[in-house]
Amino acid sequence: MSTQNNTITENTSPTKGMTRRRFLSTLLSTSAIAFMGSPLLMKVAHAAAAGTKEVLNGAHWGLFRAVVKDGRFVEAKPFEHDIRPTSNIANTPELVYSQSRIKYPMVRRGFLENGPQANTEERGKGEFVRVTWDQAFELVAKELNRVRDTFGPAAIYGGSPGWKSVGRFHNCRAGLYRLLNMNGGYTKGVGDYSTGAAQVIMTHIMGNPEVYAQMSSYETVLEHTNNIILWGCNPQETLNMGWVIPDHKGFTYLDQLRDAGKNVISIDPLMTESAKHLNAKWYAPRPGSDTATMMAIAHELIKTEKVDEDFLSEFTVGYEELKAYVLGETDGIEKTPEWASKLSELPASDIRDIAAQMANGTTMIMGGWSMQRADHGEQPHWMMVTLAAMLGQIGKPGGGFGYSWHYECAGVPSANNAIVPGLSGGKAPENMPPAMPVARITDALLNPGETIDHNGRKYTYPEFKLIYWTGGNPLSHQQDRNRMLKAWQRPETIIIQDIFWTASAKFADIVLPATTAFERNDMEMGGGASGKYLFPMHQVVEPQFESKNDLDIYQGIADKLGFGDKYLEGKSEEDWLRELYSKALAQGKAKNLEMPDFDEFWSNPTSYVEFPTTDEAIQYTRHGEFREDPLLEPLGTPSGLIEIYSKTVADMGYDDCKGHATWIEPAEWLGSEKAKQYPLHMLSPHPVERIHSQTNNISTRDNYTIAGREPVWISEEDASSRGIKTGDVVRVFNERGETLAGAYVTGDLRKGVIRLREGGWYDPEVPGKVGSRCKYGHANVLTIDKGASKLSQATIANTCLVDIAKLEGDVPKVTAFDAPKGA
Ligand SMILES: Nc1nc2c(c(=O)[nH]1)N[C@H]1C(S)=C(S)[C@@H](COP(=O)(O)OP(=O)(O)OC[C@H]3O[C@@H](n4cnc5c(=O)[nH]c(N)nc54)[C@H](O)[C@@H]3O)O[C@H]1N2
Ligand SMILES: Nc1nc2c(c(=O)[nH]1)N[C@H]1C(S)=C(S)[C@@H](COP(=O)(O)OP(=O)(O)OC[C@H]3O[C@@H](n4cnc5c(=O)[nH]c(N)nc54)[C@H](O)[C@@H]3O)O[C@H]1N2
Ligand SMILES: [Mo]
Repeated sequence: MSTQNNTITENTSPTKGMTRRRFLSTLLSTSAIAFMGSPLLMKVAHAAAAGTKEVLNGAHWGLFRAVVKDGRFVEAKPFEHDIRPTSNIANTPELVYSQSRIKYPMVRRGFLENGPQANTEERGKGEFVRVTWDQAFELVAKELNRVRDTFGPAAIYGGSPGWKSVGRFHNCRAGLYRLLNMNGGYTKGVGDYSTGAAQVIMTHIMGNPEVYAQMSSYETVLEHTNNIILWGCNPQETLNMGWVIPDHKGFTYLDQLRDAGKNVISIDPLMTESAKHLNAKWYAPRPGSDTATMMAIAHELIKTEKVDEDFLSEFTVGYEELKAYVLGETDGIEKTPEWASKLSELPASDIRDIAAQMANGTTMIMGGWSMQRADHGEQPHWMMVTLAAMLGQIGKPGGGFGYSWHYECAGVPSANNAIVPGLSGGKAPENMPPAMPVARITDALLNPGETIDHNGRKYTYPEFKLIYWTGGNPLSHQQDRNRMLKAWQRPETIIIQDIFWTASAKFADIVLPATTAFERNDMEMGGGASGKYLFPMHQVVEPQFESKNDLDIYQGIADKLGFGDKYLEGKSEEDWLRELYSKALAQGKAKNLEMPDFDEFWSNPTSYVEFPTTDEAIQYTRHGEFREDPLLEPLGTPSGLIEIYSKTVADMGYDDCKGHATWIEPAEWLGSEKAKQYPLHMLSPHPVERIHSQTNNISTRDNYTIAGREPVWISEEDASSRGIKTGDVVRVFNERGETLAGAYVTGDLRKGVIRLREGGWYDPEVPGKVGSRCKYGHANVLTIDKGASKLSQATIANTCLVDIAKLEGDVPKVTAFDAPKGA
């Protein structure tokens, strides 16, 4: 092992704490001089009690001041400028000491004793053997080389999508890419679970993915918008969590929209918190029927002559094709409100009413993402853009559409900032295998060699022999758990690097314990889309048990692989933070931002950088430049215009995604034959008090569980016909699987729909047995694993029929959050 590449390990290793302390004290001694003051450096006053220290750190659920007493993380206090701190903040210290933490590197007994591929059906049964880090590094390095040399780099899946912790440097995914790139390549994933269908179709019709864009400034919405259409959009809940550290400023604007008394419509099978907050009129369609409703709104706009023909001719192509379809000229079916009403079960008069409201004044359509996480998920978003184009308000202050109002507090005006770059995933080798659409992982494992369509190309599944997953929880996020568990027996080696004994870790061969973000030093941007802050993330406590920082783990493996000196370039954690920060500083300088230098930024553990918001950002209207001058500011589409009809998509010749938005029946829904057998549509929206599966293992869980399980919402009608009351333990089931859950009977959702939020931990009654019932309430034992279309191959988690019954007999104990025996 070379000496230089150990530096980062030394900084944070529990046995070598001296190095880290030296790092901090050096900084503290320089701070007095540096503290002359940069106008952007904010110093939070803090008076830590004697014997305690307070430092800033953060998570997807917010920034906090961590209080440390006698080396223990005892309290997390929310950031003063967090508009609405989340319930998880107070419980954050529990994560560090959780009973579900992986304490040591562990290897499945069968794998350790009999080698890769041995008894893969034993995965998940829970027999693990503790090994040393050196053994673990050796084992992983040997496997990476063996699989690469025997089967080629494509046989290694390192795509590893997931909501790793915040932090620009300690990025476990980038770190993995870096390792696998240096070792000769791997199969990466393309797309994501969040917006898999929308990002692909939007790129064709708007020339960019739209979904992660900054929205028009809320200030313009407050000033100009008359009607807000929340279409499957629930910002009051989904703004709780952010990809970078949130400040929840979007909530301030939601309050202002409510106070301004805007006309708000919510089209959602659920009465959402957002609809309640904004006093919205609630329209509750059948899930999966939105495209039909939108077609009927288009029909109504045509019939009532509310279509902005000038806008369509100047800024779009292909309206005539869509119009012919809406009027039934191409398929003989006129898309009238009566026609749509049979599909959506919204009264035709309501559909007409929605159309009239949308055409009356300035209308902002706020589209959520859940309905594109469904079969043919491209269609509703394509049709929403089409409707907005017909109304002629795209690029006009307060009008148009936006697909990110519920995410990252987009719409809060952008700050003039400098961004700390992240750790780079490194350069891909020349023979890098093509990437796989992420949600097709199970399919690929089951059908190696099979060729599928994907966005105009063909993709052939490699035969995955080794999976290395980090910073994501595949046995939480992937649909159809039982199908996946069969597939999960196929690879020879599965490596999971995580903080906790998630189901993914329990079903792995090699389990590597990572630190939480609170056990290392890092930095992260804050405020979401606004980019308002640059926060330091100061190490709160030493790494617990034998956990290591992700990057130290890869460094250990890289050492064994012989490129240790290249991996972290011999630089320490401090070196890296300084270097990344210096890039932001250079950016800031170019923009005339007076930022503190690194020592000043870092020396006070509760200071952070706050960037100024510009007047220009306050006035920002998305697509405003395009509207002003479509020739000078064309969209990135082939025509430079909005493609209501896309020749590119039409030429792909797909039956499940045609040249313009089309109503296509989903694989299963309340309108299908199958609803006779499974009469309830299960939606699995995002959990308000978690980020997916994260924090399910701490006591915040007590706030939302029912009978110790994930709550399942059911309408009064559906509950009473089944003899179910709030508090009952119920079985939720279909032909794909079954889970227990705690019933919550409510008037806040339409008949025929249930809500079981995603991310509840998979908790099989018989560990390791495919088809075993889940005891806790994991939605993905029930969902379908199918691509949304040949175009996107995205997940269709929200296309799912089930039934519910009261559990008779014994109620099994939840064990999802326990570590395997002896671990
Ligand atoms: N039914 C249904 N399924 C869904 C969805 C749905 O709506 N319905 N939504 C989908 C969507 S949009 C998404 S984005 C996915 C989310 O799926 P994931 O992103 O996979 O879900 P998380 O639970 O956030 O998993 C993150 C994992 O990373 C681990 N982790 C956190 N920080 C670190 C770190 O620093 N190092 C390491 N090594 N590990 C770390 C956590 O412990 C956790 O196990 O789920 C998808 N699945
Ligand atoms: N608190 C919290 N916030 C989060 C996350 C989290 O896990 N927790 N995850 C983040 C991530 S990764 C993502 S991708 C986003 C997800 O953002 P979204 O996908 O927009 O969020 P969801 O909660 O899945 O769904 C939003 C709404 O869509 C409705 N809906 C579902 N199906 C249909 C339908 O067929 N028609 C109509 N009209 N409405 C429908 C649901 O009832 C729900 O109210 O949220 C982000 N924010
Ligand atoms: Mo997501």
